[in-house]
Amino acid sequence: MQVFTVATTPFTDQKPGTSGLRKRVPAFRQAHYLENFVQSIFDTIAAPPGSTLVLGGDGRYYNREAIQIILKMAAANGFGRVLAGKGGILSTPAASCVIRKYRTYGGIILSASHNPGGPDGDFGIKYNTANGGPAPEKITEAIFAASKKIAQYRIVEADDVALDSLGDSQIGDMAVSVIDPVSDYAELMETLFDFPAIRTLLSGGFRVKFDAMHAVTGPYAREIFVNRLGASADSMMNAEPLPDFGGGHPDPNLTYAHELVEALYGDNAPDFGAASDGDGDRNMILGKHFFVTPSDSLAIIAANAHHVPGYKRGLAGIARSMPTSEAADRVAKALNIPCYETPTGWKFFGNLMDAGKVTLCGEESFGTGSDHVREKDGLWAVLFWLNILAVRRQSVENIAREHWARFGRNVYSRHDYENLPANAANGVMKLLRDSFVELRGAQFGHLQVKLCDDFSYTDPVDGSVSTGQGVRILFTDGSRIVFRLSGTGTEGATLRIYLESFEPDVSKHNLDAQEALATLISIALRISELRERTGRDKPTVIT
Ligand code: VG1
Ligand code: CO
Repeated sequence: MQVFTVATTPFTDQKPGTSGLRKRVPAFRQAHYLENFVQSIFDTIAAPPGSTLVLGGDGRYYNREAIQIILKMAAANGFGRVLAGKGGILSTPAASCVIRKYRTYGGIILSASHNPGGPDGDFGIKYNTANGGPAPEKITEAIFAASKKIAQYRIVEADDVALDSLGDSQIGDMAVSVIDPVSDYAELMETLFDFPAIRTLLSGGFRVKFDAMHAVTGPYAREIFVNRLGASADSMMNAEPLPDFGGGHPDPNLTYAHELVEALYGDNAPDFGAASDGDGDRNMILGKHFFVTPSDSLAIIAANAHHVPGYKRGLAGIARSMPTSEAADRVAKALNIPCYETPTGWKFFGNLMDAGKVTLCGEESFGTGSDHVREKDGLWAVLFWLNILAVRRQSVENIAREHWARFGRNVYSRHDYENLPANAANGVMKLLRDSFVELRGAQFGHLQVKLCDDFSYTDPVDGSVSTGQGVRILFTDGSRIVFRLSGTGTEGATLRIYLESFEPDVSKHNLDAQEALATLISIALRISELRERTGRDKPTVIT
């Protein structure tokens, strides 16, 4: 095996964001760009010689080329074995599952998640540690630091590995095992959920639609829903993964999963609808003519966990990201278990799960999961709902309404302003930070500001501190407005405004969220001068 040491110079922009390094495909295709980042990972993690690495991605454009490069670099950097998903495919939760199951040193996941793909679309790469979860900030920061002073990378010259057939091959001293990307994950799901009960539900006239959005979950959904649970083949939509996701935006929300939304809101609608994103870690849950907000979904899952075999023993605790609604906190209180509030991004949940402090985690951005892996998990959430539905035999809407009647409703919405000029978005954030003193105690009609700050988090397990995690304005009646800049985009800046108010009165639970939040929305626009500073008169996406 001949190892080449290639001289290189640093790129200055390889700072991982909320979930890994994401850039446009042309950026990743620049000479040495991918190699520099991969070598920075290897230099940072310093895996002992002979270690095993998991490697796979969401199948987007450039996935295959990147995998061949990374395999040759892994061999040159002393790895003993790589477990690669067949066809270069591993959904993000499946990668987490495989890292844990085979006790590997870690894994590299190639994905830009919900961002569009294709030659001019986005690509991404992230490193997950031995617990199966995204590398914590101290590692991603060290990778960034390494990328800024890199001078060389190591790669071997070898033929490409045949990724489309299962089995073992060698690159020099390193073994490459091409594994079935679906089976380990599907087996894990069978240990958590009551498959016979779900099978009975699906064979009794209960109709489902799952939209894979031409992304990675197609083969997983077919195996689990159709082959193992007996759903009809036509209940799967867009189940053929495509490198450009069919030109779509594989983000399971009301805007981008509109085909599914139309089916669920149409005549003769199915009883249950769900979608997942590019890399399979997000989920959207719909009932007949009904949308479950992700924050409510986390709370409902928590409140119904005792119906599900894998969770019957009880929950240790719940964690949610700061912008996620407080609906889960109310359930935690009723269950008498702790609820943790973390910054945005799954990497902050890992320590809590490893320490046994929480069982369920969730984010408002259509992410829900548990300690079965260390990533959010789209199909897991869908199966959790199906298991609840198989036991309770009520509609999705009834389950949500009963939940609100018992706990009250945390009315919630997120407004995204995408692709803003960075200086306008930064200006808005700066204005808000500069306004803290005058905002504290300020009165807006019947609403009074109780607290405003820039959220910071001290990890209760390792004491690490993360600052600057979003501006929050809390009102005395429990309403909240949160402003944050996205850390996953590749172009311009995306400003997210998260809005929440609490409604205990059942007679008002029918209100449309945008109407119920109208006062908060107008306060948010006023104090941020968003319209004046960006020239935008409405959000690009409302969820
Ligand atoms: C977004 C979401 C965040 C999520 C992250 C990764 O980040 O808001 O909750 O963890 O995407 O999800 P940001 O920084 O753009 O707000 V995924 O499915 O893109 O890996
Ligand atoms: Co994702």
